[in-house]
Amino acid sequence: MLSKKLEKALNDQIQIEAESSQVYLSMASWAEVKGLEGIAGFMYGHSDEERMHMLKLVKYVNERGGHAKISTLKAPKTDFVSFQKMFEELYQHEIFVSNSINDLVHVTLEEKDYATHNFLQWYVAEQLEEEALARTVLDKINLIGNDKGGLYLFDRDVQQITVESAASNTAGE
Ligand code: OFO
Repeated sequence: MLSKKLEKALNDQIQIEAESSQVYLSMASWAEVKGLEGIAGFMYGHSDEERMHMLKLVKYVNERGGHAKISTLKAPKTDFVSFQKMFEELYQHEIFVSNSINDLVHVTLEEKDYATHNFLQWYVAEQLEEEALARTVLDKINLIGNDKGGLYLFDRDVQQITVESAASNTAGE
């Protein structure tokens, strides 16, 4: 049985994952409207992944005798100065999510809930991957600068990054 404190902390994380899904969905829609199909595909795919992160937590809380509460979500930003800035915001967002997972893991230790501690290791590993992915993308963007041909190739390549990360996620499960 989850302690009340841990149940509340897990519910907070459920909200953060749901908001992450909305953040990526909003980025996907912005990119699609700008004609950046590859980037849009990357963001749509990532939005689905975030929903999966959220669902996994919902199921876990309910299985452990808690109640996963579905709450209202903060509206994501809908406009971005440029795709470069959008990816920088994505990276900062993932750092924020990693910090919140770390805080959650800390609560499991305080509450001596080793089952939840173990369950959350998947999220710890996932955050490492997500931060690495975001950094890889930012490195590529820095290489392009303002070159239009580079942007064309990036928009094409970023879909490969989606496919690769999806493949390694599946292999890791
Ligand atoms: Fe759920 O990992 Fe990104 O935010």
